[in-house]
Formats: sequence, C-alpha cells, structure tokens
Amino acid sequence: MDSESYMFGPYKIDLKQVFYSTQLSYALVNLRPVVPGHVLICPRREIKRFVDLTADETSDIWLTAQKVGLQLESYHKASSLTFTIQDGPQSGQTVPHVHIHILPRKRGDFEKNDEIYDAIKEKEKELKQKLDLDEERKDRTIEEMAEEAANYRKLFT
Ligand code: AMW
Repeated sequence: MDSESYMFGPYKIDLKQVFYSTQLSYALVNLRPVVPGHVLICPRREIKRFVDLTADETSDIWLTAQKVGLQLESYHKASSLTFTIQDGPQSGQTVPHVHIHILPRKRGDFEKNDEIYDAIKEKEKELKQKLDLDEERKDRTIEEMAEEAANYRKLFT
C-alpha cells in the first residue's frame, strides 16, 4: 500500500485531512462534525466490519484512539470523551470502512446526554435538515478541514 494514500471506504481522503497516522491506522478530521473535535480513526486497510480487523489492527486503532482522545479533550477544553463505532448498516454505519468516532464532550453540550448518538446518525441528520430549514448543515470545505488538521498535527510532534 502507498504509505501516503488514505482511502475511507470509497472516498480518497485528502492528505490535508489526516493529522496523525501509524503503520496500521490513521486519524482524520470530519467532513460534518457534530461537535468541535469530532474526528475519526480508521484502519489503513479498507475493512468494512470490526470483526475483520487483525489483532494488530485492533490493538493499534484503539491505542491511536486513546492517544488522539487524550490530546483532543485537552485541546478543546472538554472534560469527557465519547468513543463510538457504528459497525454495520443497521447500527447506522454509512461509510463501509471501520471507523471510531471520537467526540470531545462538555457539560451541557447536549440537552440529553445520549442525543449525541442521534446526532451522529447521518440519516437522521439529513431528516433534521429537511425539517429544520433554518439550520443549514453542509459539508465543510477542504480549507476549513486542513486548518483544523494542521492545528492537531502540532499536538503529535
Ligand atoms: W458512520 O455513519 O459510517 O458511523 O460515520 C461516517 C462519518 O464519516 C460521519 O461522521 C461523516 O461526517 C464522516 N465522513 C463522510 N465522508 C467523509 C469524508 N470524505 N471525510 C471526512 N469525514 C467524512
């Protein structure tokens, strides 16, 4: 595999979105984050389901998530972290490539704590968008994502 090429399911990820990587995993900023610092950790190999990761990949993706979570909680002055995997379409997975969502959490960020799980459901978000015409949610630009990733990259040097 080309060491500088990152696929996320069918999407070729711009290098500018990637802020940390190991031989087996990489961390990227999100196209549509639901809270500041909502990032994704993926295996470098394009694997759809969690069960199909090797032991080394499983270990590496969680060690990467631990390291990234530590830095982003502090960077965003948060006080907790949500780590979540939607593993398979019926759990809400929309991109067929294993990814751990990391979401820095703050007191009062959601009225009801578990509403964060509704927020990360892409389909519900689309529905909310249709219902709430005032709230425009669209993909971020590569410039916005590149700037965020550049700031995070400094945390891992
Ligand atoms: W899943 O619903 O599969 O658990 O989560 C998919 C996640 O991937 C969402 O948070 C979505 O915003 C994000 N996403 C989709 N496409 C891209 C992309 N090209 N770059 C970064 N994040 C993406």
